Amino acid sequence: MSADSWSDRLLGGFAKTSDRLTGNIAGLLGGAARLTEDQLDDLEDALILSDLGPRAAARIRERLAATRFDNGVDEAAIRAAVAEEIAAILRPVAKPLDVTAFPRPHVVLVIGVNGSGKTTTIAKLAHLFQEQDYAVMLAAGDTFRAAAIGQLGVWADRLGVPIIKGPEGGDPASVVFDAVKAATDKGTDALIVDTAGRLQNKRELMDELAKIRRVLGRLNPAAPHDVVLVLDATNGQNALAQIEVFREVAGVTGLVMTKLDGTARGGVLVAAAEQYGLPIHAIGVGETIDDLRPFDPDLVARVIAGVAA
Ligand SMILES: Nc1nc2c(ncn2[C@@H]2O[C@H](COP(=O)(O)OP(=O)(O)OP(=O)(O)O)[C@@H](O)[C@H]2O)c(=O)[nH]1
Ligand SMILES: [Mg+2]
Repeated sequence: MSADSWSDRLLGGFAKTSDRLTGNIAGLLGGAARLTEDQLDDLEDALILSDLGPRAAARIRERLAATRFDNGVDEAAIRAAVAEEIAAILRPVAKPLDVTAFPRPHVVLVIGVNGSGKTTTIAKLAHLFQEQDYAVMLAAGDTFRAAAIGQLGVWADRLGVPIIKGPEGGDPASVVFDAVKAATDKGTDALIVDTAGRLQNKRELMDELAKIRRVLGRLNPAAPHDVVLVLDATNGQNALAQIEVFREVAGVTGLVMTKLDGTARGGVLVAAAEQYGLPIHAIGVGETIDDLRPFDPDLVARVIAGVAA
């Protein structure tokens, strides 16, 4: 797929964010060299309603308040200033996932709520690592449903990578134990661990993830090297609550946002970046193995602000 068509898809992923903003900016024209306080108030409200969050909105407002429009207030200049400020927030958190651990394996624990896209993201990540010539192994740590083990198994077959699994209803920590042992014995570069999605049952989640972490650390004190929280872009603001809970429970080290190819509220990534500063490793823009993309802060900022490419 060409770079153009996947970045076009991103327009949908940020549509609900940028539509609000675009409508508001379009009304802000005037002959003056500066935006008025009323205009700045309106714009700040629109930024907050666009899921960018109060801190990012205040920061963008400040920049616009300081901007002189020599030829009168014009839409393109506002958009450019908004895009630049959003990019400045996003750039520090754009960080691809790297396979760095020695001794091997580099262990990536993948967590998130039900249906956020964990298993699909694992397949995409495995593919990405394979393309970089890393040997990959998967661990079916979602023992909750037989279908979950099967789903990861299908991806493993398709990718031609080994998978370690246990019985349905079994202890995920014991699957993870077996997987780290197998990956260590084989010298596998990257071990990616699937987990069951559940947020509602917080106590159970906490106990289970704590146990998985403990078991990982017993075989390899540095593991897990990454704890990746998968967020569904269509959940909008709820993503922030998920970051809050999973950070506390599982020590999240980075984020992947999926489903940015649909009609989503991806602007929440800006709020997340401003509030938590967690690395954003990649974004999902579709259901196939090639649909994981590096997080490009400048492109995302332009899409949100409606700046023509
Ligand atoms: N459009 C789109 N769909 C996606 C994306 N990522 C995942 N999906 C779809 O979302 C659905 C759920 O994905 P899974 O990977 O099974 O999600 P999960 O988090 O493992 O789900 P549970 O194991 O049930 O918690 C599937 O139909 C995927 O194809 C994406 O980036 N874009
Ligand atoms: Mg799953």
